[in-house]
Amino acid sequence: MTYTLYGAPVSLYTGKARSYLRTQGVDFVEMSPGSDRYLNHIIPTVGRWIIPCLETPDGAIIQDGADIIDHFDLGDGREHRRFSVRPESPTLLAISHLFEIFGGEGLLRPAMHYRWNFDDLNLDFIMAEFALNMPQSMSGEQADEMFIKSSGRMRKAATVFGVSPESQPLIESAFEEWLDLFSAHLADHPYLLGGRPTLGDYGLIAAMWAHLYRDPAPSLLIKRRAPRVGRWVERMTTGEPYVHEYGGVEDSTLFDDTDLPETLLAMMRFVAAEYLPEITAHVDVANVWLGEHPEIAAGTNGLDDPANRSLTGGRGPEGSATFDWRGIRITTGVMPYRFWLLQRLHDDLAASGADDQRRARAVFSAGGIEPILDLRTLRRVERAGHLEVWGPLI
Ligand SMILES: N[C@@H](CCC(=O)N[C@@H](CS)C(=O)NCC(=O)O)C(=O)O
Repeated sequence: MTYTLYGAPVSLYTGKARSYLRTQGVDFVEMSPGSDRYLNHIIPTVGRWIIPCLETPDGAIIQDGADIIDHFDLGDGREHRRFSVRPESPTLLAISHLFEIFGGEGLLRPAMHYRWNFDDLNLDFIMAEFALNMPQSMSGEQADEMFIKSSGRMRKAATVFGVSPESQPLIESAFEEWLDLFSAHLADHPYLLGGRPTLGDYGLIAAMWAHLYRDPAPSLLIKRRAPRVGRWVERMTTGEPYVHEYGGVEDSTLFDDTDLPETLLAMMRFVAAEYLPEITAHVDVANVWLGEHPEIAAGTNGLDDPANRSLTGGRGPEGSATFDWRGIRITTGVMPYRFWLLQRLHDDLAASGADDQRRARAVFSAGGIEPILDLRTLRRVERAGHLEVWGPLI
């Protein structure tokens, strides 16, 4: 028996899980969310349509990219993976978590923009790709109709991430800056933290794979402007060594945390400019909302539809945060999942010794992103029954 990954080539978060499984040499097959097994077994078990889901050889179902990685990195799946993706150095681990959050959550603006605002180049491709997700019983025509309906919803969802006519030129210039910084880093290092992928690379591949490398419009941009980034994407999707430009020899050593390359610090400063105002505003909004809703029982998210992943179930202005971003004001939806990822950074760092914590702080300070170490929601986010729920009142 092997693992089964329920996901889609076109899906952002499936890309994270698939990249992990491939680079770690895990034996798995991928199945469509249109398959009978997904529709009749996975959805009823998980309680909603969501990908990726991983079914283990003994029939357990794991929903969520980070949990899928943890199953192999820390849990029962350990014997099936090649190496841990958690650096031993607490400073590197904290940086790795930072990029895991940024890649999956902070790059959603360019991901949504480059997918949904370039119909001339993208639309035929995306439509064909989405057909792969539809129930197998559907005809081609029905699949196209379904695409038109669901793509309307997804285009609208792009605005929840701050994509608007005003922000679009800035999204493009910021993404080009990101490509230049990442490309400069990759000139000497095959991965974010040196010679092997860590959590941060798997976070980054989420946005960088399906939306930003596979869709035609941004693919062209990456290939023209930052081919090295394209090769990192390809490296992240194979279990084979793919390091021609580094002498063809694999050296899996990670950086010395007392001597980090300036190119990495420059990428951290980019994360600070791009994402720190947003996550700070989200924590502030969540804390106001939590303060106003002490009645929410621990172990629930307090929503009429518990499957909804936004703070307030997508209703009312109190579910969004407005903040300054690159000289304009933008508004984005608040999602507790991000706080859960952030807690993982905080928890791992808090478990290290005082000297390590000081070193990590100094590095985050040099990267302009130290304040992220102190952002806390009034209640912790926990995961239960495949959902994000609030922990007890503290
Ligand atoms: N944090 C989750 C996010 C999963 C997620 O948002 N998946 C998208 C596809 S890439 C989805 O299933 N969306 C369905 C929906 O929101 O209705 C994970 O990593 O599993």
